[in-house]
Amino acid sequence: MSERYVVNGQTIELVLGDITDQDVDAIVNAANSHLAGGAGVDGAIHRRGGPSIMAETRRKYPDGCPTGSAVISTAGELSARFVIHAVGPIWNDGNSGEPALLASAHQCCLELAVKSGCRSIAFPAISTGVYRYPVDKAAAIAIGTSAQFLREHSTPNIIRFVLFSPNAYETFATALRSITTP
Ligand code: AR6
Repeated sequence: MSERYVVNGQTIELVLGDITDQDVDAIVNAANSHLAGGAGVDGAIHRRGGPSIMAETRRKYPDGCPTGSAVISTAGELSARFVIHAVGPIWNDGNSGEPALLASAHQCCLELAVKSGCRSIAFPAISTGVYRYPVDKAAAIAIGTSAQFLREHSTPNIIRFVLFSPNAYETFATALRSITTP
């Protein structure tokens, strides 16, 4: 399963799969503000990437990372060069600033990727697991923020969303189609 959309010569693509399998310059972790590790994507990245990732984030970011922001580290044993640890919001009621925080988490990841010379970046569906953000609302923000970023920047060349279930994939595909159909 895969689907793509070209914006300004760069590609947004959707794949069904595991974020830790992605052969890209940077993979995004769905982290928490303490950068303490956890379940879901975070657990998978630290398990497959090995202990050097946590050792580095502890050393470089002892105060963690605020919600709506992101920090970067090397990627240990993963095939990516970098892991960008993004902290999405916990879903409350949708009126507690969640959309702006989710958008800024994506924006920060893309800015860090550009600053570090990344040509490709893979995102999971940040906040839609343990943090309970509704997938359709998260997809609209993730895709919308990415498309806007590509309109304004000439890199990265590839922004990939890696969806873990067919249902999440279909929801992201609907969001992607809604921006591609005039
Ligand atoms: N690859 C791609 N997507 C995945 C994978 C994987 N290996 N594993 C899960 N997903 P979550 P959050 C999907 O919970 O909601 C952690 O404990 C999953 O189905 O990983 O931002 C952190 O430490 C869901 O759609 O992240 C934080 O405390 C999406 O990835 C907290 O969870 C995000 O689910 C962050 O919660």
